[in-house]
Amino acid sequence: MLTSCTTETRQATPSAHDPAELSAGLLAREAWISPKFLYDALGSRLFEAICELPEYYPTRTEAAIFERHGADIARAAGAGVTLIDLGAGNCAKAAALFPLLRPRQYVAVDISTEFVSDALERLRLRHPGMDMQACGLDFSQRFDLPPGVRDERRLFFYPGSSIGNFSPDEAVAFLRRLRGQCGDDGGLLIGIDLDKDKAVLDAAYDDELGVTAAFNRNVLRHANRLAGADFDIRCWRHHGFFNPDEGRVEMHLEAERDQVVRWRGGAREFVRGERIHTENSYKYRPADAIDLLERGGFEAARIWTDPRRWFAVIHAQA
Ligand code: AVI
Repeated sequence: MLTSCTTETRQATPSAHDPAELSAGLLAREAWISPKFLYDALGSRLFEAICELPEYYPTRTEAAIFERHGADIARAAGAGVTLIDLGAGNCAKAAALFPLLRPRQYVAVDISTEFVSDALERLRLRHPGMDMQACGLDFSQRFDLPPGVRDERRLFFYPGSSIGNFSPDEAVAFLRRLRGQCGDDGGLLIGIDLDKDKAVLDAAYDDELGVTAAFNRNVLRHANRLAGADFDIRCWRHHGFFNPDEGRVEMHLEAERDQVVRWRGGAREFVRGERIHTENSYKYRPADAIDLLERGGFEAARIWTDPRRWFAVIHAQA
């Protein structure tokens, strides 16, 4: 659902981070928290730090693909588009494409309203003439773009392999929603992480410095604030590892001792060793990535990868 848009409104509405959804996951037989709760203001900053880590290859691998093939990618996508940046964060990835894509309008969409609005304010200073909007909404659900968004030549930009945080079926449903909003002259420019050695993936999601651990454990801090929970964060341990049977990296938090956690609307006893599942990150083979886009109603026109074939940037047409 739409939360808040444009530069006037800055508050995230409760629908984006719904305490009832958090509560339902915590009460499930196998407890889970949706990965969207990882992104409060601190979580968004911790994710930025993850992107700087030597072990976390996706960001720099994708950036290298854009650097090497940017002109070709822009030719495929076409100049003068309405660039709709899904999960814009600090807006840096889209901004790097401005000189190539020369968008007629830039729309930065992110669940973290405050974070994206601040980033857009800074970007506005660097591109004073450009038509820009910030939009705080949970685009993982059914969503409507605000009326101010141009409906000509919409190019959805979904980098960083965030599609991997959906299950394949959820990803198809999400792509179909995008397809429904981009018109027949639109398209999608998407980054998808490819499958690779388990050791590389394990290190990327359980780094030496413990930044990913802090990012994961911060979800409990967010739950404490959002739902009045009383998680004692010090007794929860991070796990991040590739599960080859499922073709995905999984993140979990493991209770290091028996405990009862209470929040508004619920309570639960966790025994030592019990886990809360907080994120999946699916890794695709190139053919499966293309198949996913096609099932979502797009035609995958071009694919660019790095020399190790660790990551793919794909331009898909409506
Ligand atoms: C945002 N998303 C694509 C990241 C990923 O790699 O799945 C989130 C992340 N989780 C742990 N590290 C990074």
